[in-house]
Order: sequence, then structure tokens, then C-alpha cells
Amino acid sequence: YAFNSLVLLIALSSCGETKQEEDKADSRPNIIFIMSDDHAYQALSAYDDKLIQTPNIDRLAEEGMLFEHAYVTNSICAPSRAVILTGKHSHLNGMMDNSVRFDSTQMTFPKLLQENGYQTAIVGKWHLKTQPTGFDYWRVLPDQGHYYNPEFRTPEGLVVDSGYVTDIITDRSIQWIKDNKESKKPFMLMYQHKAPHREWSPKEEHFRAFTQKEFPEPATLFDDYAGRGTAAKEAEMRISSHMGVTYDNKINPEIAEKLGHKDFIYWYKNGYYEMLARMNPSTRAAWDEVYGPINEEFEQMNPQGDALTSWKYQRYMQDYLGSIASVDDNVGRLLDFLEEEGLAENTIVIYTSDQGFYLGEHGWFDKRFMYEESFRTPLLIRWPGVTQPGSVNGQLVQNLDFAETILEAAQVKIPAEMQGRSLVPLLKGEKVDWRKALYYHYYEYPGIHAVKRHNGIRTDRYKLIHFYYDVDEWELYDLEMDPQEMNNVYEDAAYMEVRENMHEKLIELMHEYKDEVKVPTN
Ligand code: SGN
Ligand code: CA
Repeated sequence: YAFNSLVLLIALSSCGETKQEEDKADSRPNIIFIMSDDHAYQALSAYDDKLIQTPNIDRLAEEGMLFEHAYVTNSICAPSRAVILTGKHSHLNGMMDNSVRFDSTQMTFPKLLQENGYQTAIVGKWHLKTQPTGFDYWRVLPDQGHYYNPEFRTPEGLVVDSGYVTDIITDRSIQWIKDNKESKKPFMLMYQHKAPHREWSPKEEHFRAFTQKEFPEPATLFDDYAGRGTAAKEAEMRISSHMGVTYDNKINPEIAEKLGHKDFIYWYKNGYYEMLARMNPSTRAAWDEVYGPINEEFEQMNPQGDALTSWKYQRYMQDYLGSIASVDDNVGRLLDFLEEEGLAENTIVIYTSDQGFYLGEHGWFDKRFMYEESFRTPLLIRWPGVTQPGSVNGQLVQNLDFAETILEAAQVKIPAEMQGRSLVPLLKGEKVDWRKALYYHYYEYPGIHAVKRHNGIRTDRYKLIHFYYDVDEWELYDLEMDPQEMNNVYEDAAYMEVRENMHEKLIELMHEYKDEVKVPTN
């Protein structure tokens, strides 16, 4: 049997690659998949320009398509990455939460591209613990990685690159494209940033500008969670009480301790010192110059209560947005490079994030919930000659669709076991019958930030969520009447029909996606 399959393999590969075909350049498009970590659509000016201008990332919207309703399936890092690689929901790819080790023997889209004549690479955030497979080149951050002078995992072992992480990931990506320029194969690069993940550390050239800005507070910064269930009330991701003034807001632990802030007793204190210890002397000097006066002012003002929350929100936004400024600079650098090398025309560029993020909405930071800010994610795709520049798509799409999209664009057969749907028809501007509801399932509980397990569905107008495990609570939102999701209408008599309908749809989708968790019907 082994002998026969070997013969078959030789026969297949020799008929696939005749001498003539080898010489002919492959005209299939190159693909660059850009993903940042925790980049909220509220902080990307193609979506919303009240917080920051991101002119370089916006070019992808101006020259391509912006998806208004792009979502994830499980709003957390490693699970999102596994969904993207496999085109399957978490319960089937096995990566239910951040603690799992990704089964890298399973089928992924990079492996399929590699088998079908693409050169493949991944540079930057990986987070799946096991060694990357399906890549000709890989250089990834261990676990979450660091902002300053970060280590990278490589086939040769751990190495340290000096500089700021977002610049380094870009340099290495550009270098890989240059090194393979002579190849006749098209390439697929996963260019994945650490930024703007917590602890939101900017590059020194962005320290000053962002710390001098003041940002508008979201309407729900002081949400009291009335009108929602236990899950929202018990989540530990409030700016007021779970964000630390040291590690998160960059106040020296000695000052924090003197003023009676409690977060110095947690590991946050060490996180703060570790962050400083990683900086070069010049970065540290720039840091002291800008963050020193912030510390002095904080000590003098000693804000309390709501004033402290407002102060923390400003500090949070200054650093979070400052770290996005480098992502934007570097995306610009990569796009310019593609143009200079004559590669832009035949390269599909995708920009997304592993999930959305709370920028003070509902008083929160972090993600995890099926509420819009973390469920939604930015998605911009530029495909010259195929996608109409400046187009906007309003269909319900999901990161579950990325593998299928990339495979179709690369003219590689989409395996039947993948659960998403290729976005290629949408990118071509074709009118197609599209899905009417999205399925979501989050599992990491008990765990950091204490967001309870939940699953649910979203249609264009309604959202039904079931929180389970140590509770059994349902929430229903009318997104047209209540876009901020402040008011659960599950028990509202006026919504009984909608509620029944949503329950039916949820069960349908669970069957369709083979998710067998036992969910009571109501
Ligand atoms: C770290 C962060 C959390 C964050 C998780 C997951 N804490 O644990 O705030 O939710 O990562 O993020 S930190 O203090 O270490 O920054 S994820 O994007 O990898 O899912
Ligand atoms: Ca993330």
C-alpha cells in the first residue's frame, strides 16, 4: 500500500510540474494577510475618525473594500488565529481558549497553499504554542511577545531583535519578500502585529504627541450594568477597578503605593519594571522625559472616584492609540514597498484584527463578549483589478471566511470540512444570496477578566446570547432600537415572537456548525 501511494505521488508530482510549466511564471495573486492584535474598529479612521487618523491603513479602504459587518467567532486571540488558519469553529479546531496548544497536524490554509505552489511565511504574533507548520519561513513572538527588543522563535531557536516590535515585524516581512523576489511562485505572507495589545506601549517617537491629546469619553464609560445580566456585572475588565495605574497607566509603583492604589500588590508591579528594563537607554530617557511629568501630575492631583476613571481612560487611550500609530506607519511602509517593487498590482492585501476591543464602552477594556465592540473586527481588502476601489460591503462576514477566501483567490480547492464561505463573490461586487445570521461561542471561563461562557447568534437586527456554566441567563438585544446594547429585552412581551424566532435560528446554526453543547431552548 505504501509502495503504491509512493508511486502515485511520484506520478502526480511529475505530471503537475512538467519542465515547461516550471518555466512559466505563476500569475496567481500574492496575498498579504495583515492582522494586528486587539485593534478596535473605533480606532481606525476608515471606520471612525474621532480617536485617531490611520491614513495608511485607510488606503486599503480607499483602494479596496471596507466590510462594515465583519465579526469573529470567539473574541479572543489564540482561538481567533486557529479559526482563521482552519476555517473551522473553535469546537472543531480544538482551540477553545488561550490555554490550549494548537494541533498543528491539522489541515490549514497555509499548508494547502504551500502544497499548491505558493511560498508561505508568517512573521510576528502567533500565540498557538506549537511550532508553526505550513510555512517556508517563520519568525514568531513567543506567547504574547514584547514591545521593546523582543525575542522571536525561529527554526534555529530563540533570538532577540533589537528595536521596537512593530518596526521589526515589518522589516523581517519586507526582507522575506525581497529574498524571494526571483522565485516564480506567488507568495502568501501572514504579517501579524503584537500591537496594540496590552500593555499598549508606544514607540518613543509617538510618546509625546499622544500624551498631549485629550480624547472624547464614550457615552457608556460610567455604565452601571442595569438592564443586563450577571455576566456584564461580574466581568473583571473595568477601567475603574481592574485597570492598574502602574503597568496599564504607567505610574511608578512607588507613587501608586504612596497614594494607596492597590494594584501594586499584584504582578502588575513586576510587569511595569520588566517593561522599563527592556528599553534601550535612549528609549528610557525619552520615556522619563514624557512620562516623568505625567507621574508628577498624577501625584499632585491624586484623582479619586469618577475623576480617576476619566484620568485612566485618557492614559489608556494615549498609549493604546500611540501604539496604533506605529502599526499605521508600518503598514504604509509595506504598501510603499509593494509599489516600489511593482508588486502592488498583483497582491491582495487584507487588514484585520484578531478581534475588536472595548475603548471605554461599558466602562471596559479587553474583549471576549459577544457585544458589538469585541465581536466586531475591522476588515479591509484591496484586490486591484477585482475589487472596486472605495467600495463598502454590509453583509455579515466572519473570520471563519478568511481561509476560504484566500484559497479561492489562490485557485486552490476549498476543503468541504471548512465551515466559512469565500468572500470572493462579495469582493467582485456580485449580488449573491448571503448568510442571514452569525454564530458565536466563547469559552475562556473561569479565567482572566471573568467573562462568563456564552454562545449566541446575531442577525442584521437582533442578537440572542446565552450565558451558561455557573449561570443560565439569556439576553436579547434590538440593535436598531438599542445599538449600545444597554437594554436586554428577553423578557419584554413585545419581543416574544422575535425571541422564539431567534431561538430557532440559534438551534439551526448550532446544527449547521456541529456545535453540540447542550443549550436549553428557553
Ligand atoms: C493577557 C492580558 C489580558 C488579555 C489576555 C489575552 N493581560 O493575559 O488583558 O485579555 O492577555 O489577550 S496582560 O496584563 O498580560 O497584558 S489575547 O489578545 O492574547 O487574547
Ligand atoms: Ca487579541
